[in-house]
Amino acid sequence: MITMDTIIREGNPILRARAAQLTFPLKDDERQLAHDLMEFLENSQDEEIAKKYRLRAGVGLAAPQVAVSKRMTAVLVPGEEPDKPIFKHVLINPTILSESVQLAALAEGEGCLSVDRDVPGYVPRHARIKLRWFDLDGEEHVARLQNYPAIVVQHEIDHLNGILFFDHINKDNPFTAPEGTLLLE
Ligand code: UDB
Ligand code: ZN
Repeated sequence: MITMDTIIREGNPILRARAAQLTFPLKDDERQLAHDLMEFLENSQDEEIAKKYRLRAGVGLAAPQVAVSKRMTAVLVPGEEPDKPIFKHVLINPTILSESVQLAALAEGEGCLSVDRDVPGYVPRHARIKLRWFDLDGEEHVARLQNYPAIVVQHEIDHLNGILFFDHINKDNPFTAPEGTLLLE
């Protein structure tokens, strides 16, 4: 089972590498990894399990964060009802097919399971994306995402490209974003 001890932290060069494409059929260890990444998110969002294992409640976890430099990430955006997530998928070889000109940023800024410090500031991202990915069976999927789920997916795809959220924060004025950037509460 993945715990906070499995997750590598900033400073580890794996987090700055471009991860490799996966090829189908996936190997057994790659299927296992997909399962483990999603299981971490589920566990981390379960109050009891999270408390027991001291997990931070996660909405996304990318393979490079557990030291596997491959283009795979799990995303679990919870909805209002516990068993009705807004977006729950393991994304293999995800690509953003198109993106809105409109930018959006979380008003509270971002954090990261691989970053153990607070880095304040807006992280401007595309408000809407058209996303393509493959599932474990190699089936292709396309979906349009907006606002929070779109931000989570962009944060995770950044990990596949060696980018960390604070790379996007304005160095001189952390809480400034390009004009017209939507702030999400
Ligand atoms: C997170 N969690 O998982 F709205 F159930 C962050 C951490 C770094 C604070 C753990 C988070 O935003 N939790 C959350 C939010 C909700 C509802 C809920 C849990 N990530 C994922 C990450 O580091 N992936 O690599 C950071 C997010 C910041 C913006 C998008 C991802
Ligand atoms: Zn992260």
